[in-house]
Amino acid sequence: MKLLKIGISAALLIAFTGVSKANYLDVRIDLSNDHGSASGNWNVIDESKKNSTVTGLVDYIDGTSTDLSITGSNWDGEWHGSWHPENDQDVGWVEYDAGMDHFNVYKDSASIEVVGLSTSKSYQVEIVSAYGVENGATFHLTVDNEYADRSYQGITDPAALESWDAVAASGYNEGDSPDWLIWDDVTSDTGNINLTSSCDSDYANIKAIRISEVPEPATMAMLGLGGLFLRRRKA
Ligand SMILES: [Ca+2]
Ligand SMILES: [Ca+2]
Repeated sequence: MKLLKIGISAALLIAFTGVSKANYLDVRIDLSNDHGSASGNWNVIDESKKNSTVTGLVDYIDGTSTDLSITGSNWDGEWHGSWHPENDQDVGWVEYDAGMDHFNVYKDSASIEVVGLSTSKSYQVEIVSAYGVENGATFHLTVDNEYADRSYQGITDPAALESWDAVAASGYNEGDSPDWLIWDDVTSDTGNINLTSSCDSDYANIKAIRISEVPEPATMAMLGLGGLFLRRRKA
């Protein structure tokens, strides 16, 4: 019995160590640097590359180069302003300098193609769009033609997610609770996904993008088991 316990402990320790070393992909993209560049390992795309391919995006956590690249299409230009959370602080993962500026296109649709994702993994995709636009202007933001699952602040009404009124969700200009859209389970047979922003009545835009790997269920279960084991041992 004691040997078995030691065996299980060792197995869990190995599993635990293996898990803790894993770096789940976390890529953050700031469009553009019109109001400065987000710090740390953000990928800042300046206006000269708004409709180009940018390769070797780096991982936010450790700064290593990833297999991901992006290609923008149909963007007109860049702009800044209208990201005024209270005291200009960061909100969640969105740094102030990432939240302030964006690429835009007037009464049209523009996109970002992401290439290089694993075909066997699931990703969470988050897209931040401007809310300092004409009141009532709604965006249609999609990932591979799918609307978001929810917003950061907890909106789940499909109608609201399909016609995203960021002004209503976040408050106009001085709003202190910026909100954005989240797709929780994005997979791709090709390793490519397409992010689009369109707006009929004002500027379509994207301010910032985050693509993060969703840990596999087996790994999550292992983490849960490890946690359970550690708790029991402490007791
Ligand atoms: Ca920026
Ligand atoms: Ca930005």
